[in-house]
Amino acid sequence: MDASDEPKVGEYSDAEVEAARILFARPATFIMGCAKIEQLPTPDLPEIAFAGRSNVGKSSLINGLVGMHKLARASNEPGRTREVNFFDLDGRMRLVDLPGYGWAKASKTTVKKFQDLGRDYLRGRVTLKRVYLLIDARHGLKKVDDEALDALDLSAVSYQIVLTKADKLKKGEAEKVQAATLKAISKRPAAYPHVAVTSSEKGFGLPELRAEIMRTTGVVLD
Ligand SMILES: Nc1nc2c(ncn2[C@@H]2O[C@H](COP(=O)(O)OP(=O)(O)OP(=O)(O)O)[C@@H](O)[C@H]2O)c(=O)[nH]1
Ligand SMILES: [Mg+2]
Repeated sequence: MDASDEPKVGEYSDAEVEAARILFARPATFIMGCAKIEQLPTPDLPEIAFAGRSNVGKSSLINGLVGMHKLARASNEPGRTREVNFFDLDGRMRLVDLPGYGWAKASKTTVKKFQDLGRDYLRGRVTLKRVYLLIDARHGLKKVDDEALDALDLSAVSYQIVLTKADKLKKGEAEKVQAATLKAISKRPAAYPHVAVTSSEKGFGLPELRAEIMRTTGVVLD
């Protein structure tokens, strides 16, 4: 293979996008929700996890990727996802919906319980290929996200920033936030050097994100 055949960061060939479309159109099912670290499913498939502050759109993004409205429970009420939820895609990979942080109404005990669970999952999961850290495109990185970024850098899991709800911005504005976010994470060791821009509502950015996930997990079609 010569250098020009190597996949470029943030760029996907038509063949990659098409393979990912086919994969993500295959059956996706809810496996289980775990409230305790001992309950996690056996780590026998590649996993990718979605993290980010409450209400940023983690559950909606999972639904958007698999093209099902009600696979993961999304809601306007912050703190909807309270467990680590596992979804199976075609018996080939698992998508993991993590509880959100920065949820103002939660008690301190509840917040700590979620954070500990999320942290334990991130640290110890051998099959975890990448974490997607979701950031609202309208707001960019906020102070509340710093702790999550620090925890991710410490856990040594590769992570990528995904901007959500980009439909609420004009095109040029989303690109500005994308550039500013990329700059802000440039010195973070475990951050993948590409920021995805998505809208689960309108569907844009999803074909590329599917291709990225397929590339990252190494899953192939048969
Ligand atoms: N306009 C727009 N709204 C979105 C988008 N994605 C999610 N939302 C809305 O944002 C709200 C929160 O979405 P969720 O997917 O439940 O957020 P979450 O990150 O899973 O939240 P928690 O489970 O509380 O951590 C819902 O009202 C969604 O309809 C998007 O791409 N565009
Ligand atoms: Mg959720």
